[in-house]
Amino acid sequence: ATAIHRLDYAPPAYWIDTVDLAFDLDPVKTRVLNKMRLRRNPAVAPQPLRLDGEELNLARVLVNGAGTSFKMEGGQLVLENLPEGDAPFELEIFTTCAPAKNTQLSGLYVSGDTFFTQCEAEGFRRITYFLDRPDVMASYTVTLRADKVAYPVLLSNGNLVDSGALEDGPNGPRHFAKWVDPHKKPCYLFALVAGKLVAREQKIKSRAGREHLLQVYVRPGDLEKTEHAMNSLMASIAWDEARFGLSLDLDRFMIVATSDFNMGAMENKGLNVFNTKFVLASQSTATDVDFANIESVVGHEYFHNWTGNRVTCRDWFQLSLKEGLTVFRDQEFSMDMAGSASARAVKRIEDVRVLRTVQFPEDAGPMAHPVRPDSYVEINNFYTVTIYEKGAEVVRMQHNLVGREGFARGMKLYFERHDGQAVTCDDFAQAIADANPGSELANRLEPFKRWYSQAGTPRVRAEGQYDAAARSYTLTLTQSCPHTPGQAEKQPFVIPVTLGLLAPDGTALPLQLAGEAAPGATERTVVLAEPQLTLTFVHLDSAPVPSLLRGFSAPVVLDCAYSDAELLTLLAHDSDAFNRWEAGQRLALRFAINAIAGSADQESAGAEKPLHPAFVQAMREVLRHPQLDAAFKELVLTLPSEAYIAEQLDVVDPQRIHAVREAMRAQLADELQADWAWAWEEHQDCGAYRPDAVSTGRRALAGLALSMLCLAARTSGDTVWPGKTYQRFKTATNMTDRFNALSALVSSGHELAQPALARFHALFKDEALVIDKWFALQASAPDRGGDVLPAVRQLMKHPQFSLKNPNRARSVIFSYCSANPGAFHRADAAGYVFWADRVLELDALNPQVAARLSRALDRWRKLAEPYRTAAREAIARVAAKTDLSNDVREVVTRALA
Ligand code: HT7
Ligand code: ZN
Repeated sequence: ATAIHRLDYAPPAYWIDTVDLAFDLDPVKTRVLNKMRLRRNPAVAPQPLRLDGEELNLARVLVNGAGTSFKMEGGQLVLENLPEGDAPFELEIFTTCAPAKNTQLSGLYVSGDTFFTQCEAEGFRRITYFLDRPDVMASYTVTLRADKVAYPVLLSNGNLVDSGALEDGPNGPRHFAKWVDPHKKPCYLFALVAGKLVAREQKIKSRAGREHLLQVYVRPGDLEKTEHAMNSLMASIAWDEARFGLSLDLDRFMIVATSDFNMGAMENKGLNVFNTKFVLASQSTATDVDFANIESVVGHEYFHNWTGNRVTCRDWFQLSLKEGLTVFRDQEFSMDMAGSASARAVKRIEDVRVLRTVQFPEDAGPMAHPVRPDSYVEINNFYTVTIYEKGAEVVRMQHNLVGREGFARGMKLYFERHDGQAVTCDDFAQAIADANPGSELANRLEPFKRWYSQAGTPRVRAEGQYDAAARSYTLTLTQSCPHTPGQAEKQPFVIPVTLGLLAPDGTALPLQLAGEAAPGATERTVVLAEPQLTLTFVHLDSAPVPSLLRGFSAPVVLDCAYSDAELLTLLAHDSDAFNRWEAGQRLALRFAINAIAGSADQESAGAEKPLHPAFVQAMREVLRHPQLDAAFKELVLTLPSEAYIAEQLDVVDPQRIHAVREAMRAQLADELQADWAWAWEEHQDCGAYRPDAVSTGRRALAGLALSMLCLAARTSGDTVWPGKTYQRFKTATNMTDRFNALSALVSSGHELAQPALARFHALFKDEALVIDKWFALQASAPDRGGDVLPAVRQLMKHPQFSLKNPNRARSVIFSYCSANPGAFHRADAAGYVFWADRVLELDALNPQVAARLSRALDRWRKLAEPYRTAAREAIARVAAKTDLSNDVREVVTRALA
């Protein structure tokens, strides 16, 4: 397979104006008649029409109703003898495909007894021959024909214009439905669904006075689990109208859930298809995190209706145009829904945690790529945290540089200019800047856009100098960016740094730069746009503590030589909740790194008690703080993950990291035992179940307390807390409390874990999403003497395990390989052998899912021996397979390069 390059973009040689699709749905052999109206693109020199196709059986091609010659070239259908001139012509293509055999879940496939499609990025070519590229936008009419008993519900994009009975077929009555989409769209937004489904329905009236029918389709029996998804959809519609003036442009908006899905959900125009994980929720089967994820993903897909569908991408290199922007929008939606400033900060911390533990490693590894990549082999490999999460940070910086109102103006201009078009990331940034002349963004647009073109996480070094005689404080910010594949030299980024200064007692100090007439506010944003920026703050009576990069104002690594005392001041007093949390994380990281390095004074007692007493006391004060919210406390008291600790080190010994982090957890558990008991008592009762931010936070803190109390019991031999935990597990009235109790028993390795797991399985054996949790919990359990891998192998033999179902495969294999470093990185290399076997096995079924798994060893070069050599051998073994998919081939080739 060859790489595709962004700079090779050329407009299509033909436009497709209309598409009339007729499906005879049959799992074994579906017949697809595709009638298109095309015309030559007058802006492009005349050339043959090349249509993409994959795994199709071609039966007939007609041009203006008559047979024509054609040839096949590299999988494409090539038509050379087309009518000359600019006049439109009709092309009719008749193909068949085999949905039941489609284990890739791209194109038309069967899940249970229901037909689904997934066309992004290049699945439409698995349904019919087409110009499968996002800049070809057409009007679609779709007729679905199928057996009425097996497929009573027939759905496609847009409006249902006709339906009725057909002549009986061999299996009995048949029927049809005809759908017309009033909006032009690229083919990746096409969808059809056919099966036995039921819907929750809701009629709403938009602000603009238009009536809409909202439907959430699920399998019979799941209907009562759709209330939260429907509420989330209504909230999303209201939010987009209120915040951006964007209304629903369809009479009918449908969501359909499937349990076989490669990703989270898909924003097909008017017919969103969702992984059941992001639709179905009841208090007894879904956790608070599930409820929050559903709200966020429903919002995300709905927001795509404007950012992605009305204005789409010119080519797949511009993917972040829709994904980064839509993630930014869903993050803001969740924050606005959460309500309080504290709840907003919690959401921000959670988002940054994902960015730093997943995207920063990606940006430093073999798959590093710019937010707007320059080349790819397989586009499915580029649905990454860089495109999504870093892309959202790049939008967030633009938002912050022009302000909330300015950004809304920019969005308005973006839609005025580009509605109905397929455009680029440049077009987006230009619109935001043009709507805000004189802003920092408009003044620095060209250098700002390096965020789109340059990969790698910039580092900002901050050095402060207090001059007592001058009562001034000089802060120097210096930026750099590591090399990334294919990009050795980087130009300076435009980095907004939001900052404040604290007096040693924690008071926020007014900021006055030398040369300014009067003191200003206690917080401001400076822009580091050159390699270095020096700022001198005046009228300061003592050395201040700088609070930098507040709210994580830019996706960078901040290096600042804080003393422990300064970090403790920030942790206790910073008015910026993000930096308050960050100070605690920095301290914990420092103790972890010291313990891992095993410096002389830690060789003995230090390894068991890596945390300093002052830190433990500070944690106690946060835990017992009368004003802080429970959700925030839970974040502060959660130690940095093993993955995040690993990223700070040049050479990674996963076992050592695991041991040190476990020692830190045990120390916090033991030394704060009375405080955890207090926290549990205070937070364990949240009243009637509601998944709102306050009760969610309370349950999270109670859950953390319980897991700490079980951990402490492990050392002390106490049986009371494990007993109470088992009791909680049995009597809990919601999944969050029940699962937290179960996790506490499993992660502390208590003997009650086994009966609890068995009971949990018996209770929920028919709830697929809960059984996923049951599998995942065991595959991500802390390793004790190498027991997790045999347990994982055993789980794969469980009758409810299936490699074909992505959710199930993720719950066992990904939980072990990607989320359990202490168990996966084994000195005997058995974890890597297991990984390679699973990558190869999955690749034959579902290359997209296999390629995601193949990234579990992305960071192998940083591993200490013997892990490094063993990991390279495992990757090489995968790469040696001659018939790998393009998806996996691209990942392992980059890893070994
Ligand atoms: N835009 C959607 C992406 C997606 C996808 C991509 C490749 C293969 C399968 C897929 N399913 C969904 C999801 C989103 O970002 O909203
Ligand atoms: Zn998206």
